[in-house]
Amino acid sequence: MIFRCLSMNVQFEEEFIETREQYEKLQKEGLLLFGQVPMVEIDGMVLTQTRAILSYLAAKYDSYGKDLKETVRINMYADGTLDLMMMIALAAFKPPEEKEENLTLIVKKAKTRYFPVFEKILNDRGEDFLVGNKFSWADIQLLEVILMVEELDASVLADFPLLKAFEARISNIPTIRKFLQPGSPRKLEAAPR
Ligand SMILES: N[C@@H](CCC(=O)N[C@@H](CS)C(=O)NCC(=O)O)C(=O)O
Repeated sequence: MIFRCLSMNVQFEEEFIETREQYEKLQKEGLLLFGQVPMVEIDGMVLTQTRAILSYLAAKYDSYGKDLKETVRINMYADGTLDLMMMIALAAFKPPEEKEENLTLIVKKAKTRYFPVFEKILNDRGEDFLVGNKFSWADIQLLEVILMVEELDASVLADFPLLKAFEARISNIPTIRKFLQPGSPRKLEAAPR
Protein backbone atom coordinates (compact mmCIF):
# COMPACT_ATOMS: atom_id res chain seq x y z
CA MET A 1 0.00 0.00 0.00
CA ILE A 2 2.68 2.34 1.13
CA PHE A 3 4.90 1.33 -1.74
CA ARG A 4 2.06 1.85 -4.17
CA CYS A 5 1.46 5.42 -3.03
CA LEU A 6 5.12 6.25 -2.96
CA SER A 7 5.80 4.99 -6.43
CA MET A 8 3.15 7.39 -7.73
CA ASN A 9 4.47 10.17 -5.51
CA VAL A 10 1.19 10.32 -3.59
CA GLN A 11 1.46 11.77 -0.10
CA PHE A 12 0.04 9.72 2.74
CA GLU A 13 0.16 9.33 6.48
CA GLU A 14 1.00 5.93 7.87
CA GLU A 15 0.00 4.69 11.30
CA PHE A 16 0.89 1.39 12.89
CA ILE A 17 -1.30 -0.25 15.50
CA GLU A 18 1.04 -0.60 18.43
CA THR A 19 -1.33 -1.03 21.33
CA ARG A 20 -4.52 -2.98 21.95
CA GLU A 21 -6.23 0.35 22.77
CA GLN A 22 -5.51 1.77 19.31
CA TYR A 23 -7.08 -1.29 17.72
CA GLU A 24 -10.10 -1.22 20.03
CA LYS A 25 -10.66 2.47 19.29
CA LEU A 26 -10.92 1.75 15.55
CA GLN A 27 -13.27 -1.12 16.33
CA LYS A 28 -15.47 1.02 18.55
CA GLU A 29 -15.65 3.74 15.93
CA GLY A 30 -16.98 1.10 13.56
CA LEU A 31 -14.18 1.66 11.05
CA LEU A 32 -13.13 -1.96 10.61
CA LEU A 33 -15.62 -3.75 8.39
CA PHE A 34 -14.63 -7.26 9.50
CA GLY A 35 -12.78 -6.19 12.63
CA GLN A 36 -9.43 -6.33 10.84
CA VAL A 37 -6.66 -4.07 9.62
CA PRO A 38 -5.19 -2.81 7.30
CA MET A 39 -7.55 0.10 6.93
CA VAL A 40 -7.17 3.05 4.60
CA GLU A 41 -9.06 6.34 4.60
CA ILE A 42 -9.15 7.78 1.11
CA ASP A 43 -11.50 9.83 -1.08
CA GLY A 44 -14.07 10.06 1.73
CA MET A 45 -14.14 6.28 2.18
CA VAL A 46 -12.92 3.90 4.84
CA LEU A 47 -11.52 0.82 3.10
CA THR A 48 -10.45 -2.55 4.48
CA GLN A 49 -9.33 -5.82 2.86
CA THR A 50 -5.83 -5.64 1.46
CA ARG A 51 -6.62 -6.73 -2.10
CA ALA A 52 -9.60 -4.38 -2.37
CA ILE A 53 -7.52 -1.44 -1.15
CA LEU A 54 -4.58 -2.17 -3.42
CA SER A 55 -6.71 -2.68 -6.52
CA TYR A 56 -8.47 0.62 -5.84
CA LEU A 57 -5.11 2.40 -5.58
CA ALA A 58 -3.84 0.66 -8.70
CA ALA A 59 -6.89 1.70 -10.71
CA LYS A 60 -6.88 5.23 -9.33
CA TYR A 61 -3.21 5.77 -10.13
CA ASP A 62 -3.20 4.17 -13.58
CA SER A 63 -1.23 1.05 -12.63
CA TYR A 64 -3.82 -1.59 -13.39
CA GLY A 65 -3.29 -2.44 -17.05
CA LYS A 66 -4.69 -0.98 -20.25
CA ASP A 67 -7.48 -3.55 -20.68
CA LEU A 68 -9.17 -6.44 -18.85
CA LYS A 69 -6.61 -8.97 -20.06
CA GLU A 70 -3.74 -6.98 -18.59
CA THR A 71 -5.74 -6.34 -15.43
CA VAL A 72 -6.43 -10.02 -14.82
CA ARG A 73 -2.72 -10.82 -15.23
CA ILE A 74 -1.84 -8.06 -12.78
CA ASN A 75 -4.38 -9.58 -10.35
CA MET A 76 -2.87 -13.07 -10.71
CA TYR A 77 0.68 -11.86 -10.12
CA ALA A 78 -0.29 -9.57 -7.24
CA ASP A 79 -2.39 -12.30 -5.60
CA GLY A 80 0.49 -14.78 -5.80
CA THR A 81 2.87 -12.34 -4.13
CA LEU A 82 0.25 -11.43 -1.53
CA ASP A 83 -0.16 -15.12 -0.64
CA LEU A 84 3.58 -15.34 -0.03
CA MET A 85 3.55 -12.12 2.00
CA MET A 86 0.69 -13.41 4.10
CA MET A 87 2.72 -16.54 4.96
CA ILE A 88 5.53 -14.30 6.21
CA ALA A 89 3.15 -12.09 8.18
CA LEU A 90 1.48 -15.10 9.81
CA ALA A 91 4.84 -16.61 10.79
CA ALA A 92 5.05 -13.90 13.44
CA PHE A 93 2.16 -15.55 15.26
CA LYS A 94 3.65 -19.06 15.35
CA PRO A 95 4.95 -20.40 18.67
CA PRO A 96 8.66 -19.55 19.03
CA GLU A 97 9.76 -23.19 18.66
CA GLU A 98 8.01 -23.45 15.25
CA LYS A 99 8.94 -20.04 13.88
CA GLU A 100 12.41 -20.77 12.47
CA GLU A 101 11.29 -23.95 10.73
CA ASN A 102 8.27 -22.14 9.30
CA LEU A 103 10.42 -19.31 7.91
CA THR A 104 12.78 -21.83 6.31
CA LEU A 105 9.81 -23.45 4.60
CA ILE A 106 8.57 -20.07 3.36
CA VAL A 107 11.96 -19.27 1.81
CA LYS A 108 11.91 -22.71 0.16
CA LYS A 109 8.44 -22.05 -1.21
CA ALA A 110 9.54 -18.65 -2.52
CA LYS A 111 12.42 -20.36 -4.36
CA THR A 112 10.46 -23.29 -5.73
CA ARG A 113 6.91 -22.02 -6.29
CA TYR A 114 6.85 -18.23 -6.63
CA PHE A 115 10.17 -16.81 -7.85
CA PRO A 116 10.59 -19.28 -10.75
CA VAL A 117 7.25 -18.07 -12.13
CA PHE A 118 8.35 -14.44 -12.19
CA GLU A 119 11.81 -15.31 -13.53
CA LYS A 120 10.10 -17.12 -16.42
CA ILE A 121 7.70 -14.25 -17.13
CA LEU A 122 10.60 -11.80 -17.32
CA ASN A 123 12.54 -14.21 -19.51
CA ASP A 124 9.66 -15.07 -21.87
CA ARG A 125 8.52 -11.50 -22.37
CA GLY A 126 11.92 -9.83 -22.33
CA GLU A 127 10.39 -6.64 -20.94
CA ASP A 128 11.36 -4.41 -18.04
CA PHE A 129 8.00 -4.77 -16.29
CA LEU A 130 5.74 -7.75 -15.66
CA VAL A 131 2.71 -6.59 -17.65
CA GLY A 132 2.41 -4.51 -20.82
CA ASN A 133 5.97 -3.18 -20.56
CA LYS A 134 4.65 -0.52 -18.21
CA PHE A 135 4.96 -0.12 -14.44
CA SER A 136 1.98 -1.67 -12.62
CA TRP A 137 0.75 -2.82 -9.23
CA ALA A 138 2.23 -6.26 -10.01
CA ASP A 139 5.75 -4.79 -10.18
CA ILE A 140 5.58 -3.00 -6.86
CA GLN A 141 4.02 -6.01 -5.21
CA LEU A 142 6.78 -8.27 -6.50
CA LEU A 143 9.51 -5.87 -5.35
CA GLU A 144 7.96 -5.75 -1.90
CA VAL A 145 7.86 -9.52 -1.51
CA ILE A 146 11.43 -9.88 -2.82
CA LEU A 147 12.62 -7.44 -0.16
CA MET A 148 10.65 -9.30 2.50
CA VAL A 149 12.09 -12.70 1.58
CA GLU A 150 15.61 -11.25 1.32
CA GLU A 151 15.27 -10.18 4.95
CA LEU A 152 14.92 -13.89 5.73
CA ASP A 153 17.64 -15.08 3.34
CA ALA A 154 19.85 -12.49 1.67
CA SER A 155 20.95 -14.95 -1.03
CA VAL A 156 17.47 -16.02 -2.06
CA LEU A 157 17.82 -14.54 -5.57
CA ALA A 158 21.15 -16.26 -6.29
CA ASP A 159 19.55 -18.47 -8.95
CA PHE A 160 17.23 -15.77 -10.32
CA PRO A 161 19.34 -13.30 -12.32
CA LEU A 162 16.39 -11.64 -14.04
CA LEU A 163 14.63 -11.09 -10.73
CA LYS A 164 17.82 -9.62 -9.30
CA ALA A 165 17.97 -7.16 -12.21
CA PHE A 166 14.24 -6.46 -11.83
CA GLU A 167 14.77 -5.69 -8.14
CA ALA A 168 17.51 -3.20 -8.96
CA ARG A 169 15.47 -1.61 -11.76
CA ILE A 170 12.28 -1.11 -9.75
CA SER A 171 14.17 -0.02 -6.62
CA ASN A 172 15.81 2.66 -8.74
CA ILE A 173 12.60 4.35 -9.83
CA PRO A 174 13.26 7.75 -8.21
CA THR A 175 10.22 7.83 -5.88
CA ILE A 176 10.84 4.26 -4.78
CA ARG A 177 14.56 4.81 -4.32
CA LYS A 178 13.77 7.79 -2.12
CA PHE A 179 11.28 5.75 -0.11
CA LEU A 180 13.76 2.94 0.48
CA GLN A 181 16.53 5.24 1.69
CA PRO A 182 17.19 5.49 5.41
CA GLY A 183 15.54 8.55 6.85
CA SER A 184 12.52 8.38 4.52
CA PRO A 185 9.06 8.28 6.11
CA ARG A 186 9.16 4.51 5.79
CA LYS A 187 8.35 2.85 9.08
CA LEU A 188 9.65 -0.67 9.34
CA GLU A 189 7.74 -3.34 11.15
CA ALA A 190 9.90 -5.75 13.08
CA ALA A 191 10.85 -8.76 10.97
CA PRO A 192 8.83 -11.79 12.09
CA ARG A 193 11.61 -13.60 13.94
N1 LIG B 1 -8.41 -10.63 4.52
C1 LIG B 1 -7.87 -9.55 5.29
C2 LIG B 1 -7.07 -10.15 6.44
C3 LIG B 1 -6.56 -9.05 7.35
C4 LIG B 1 -5.99 -9.60 8.64
O1 LIG B 1 -5.84 -10.83 8.85
N2 LIG B 1 -5.62 -8.67 9.53
C5 LIG B 1 -5.11 -9.03 10.83
C6 LIG B 1 -3.86 -8.23 11.11
S1 LIG B 1 -2.56 -8.65 9.96
C7 LIG B 1 -6.14 -8.60 11.86
O2 LIG B 1 -6.63 -7.51 11.82
N3 LIG B 1 -6.43 -9.50 12.79
C8 LIG B 1 -7.36 -9.23 13.87
C9 LIG B 1 -8.51 -10.19 13.85
O3 LIG B 1 -8.68 -10.94 12.88
O4 LIG B 1 -9.28 -10.17 14.83
C10 LIG B 1 -7.00 -8.66 4.41
O5 LIG B 1 -6.47 -9.16 3.42
O6 LIG B 1 -6.85 -7.47 4.69
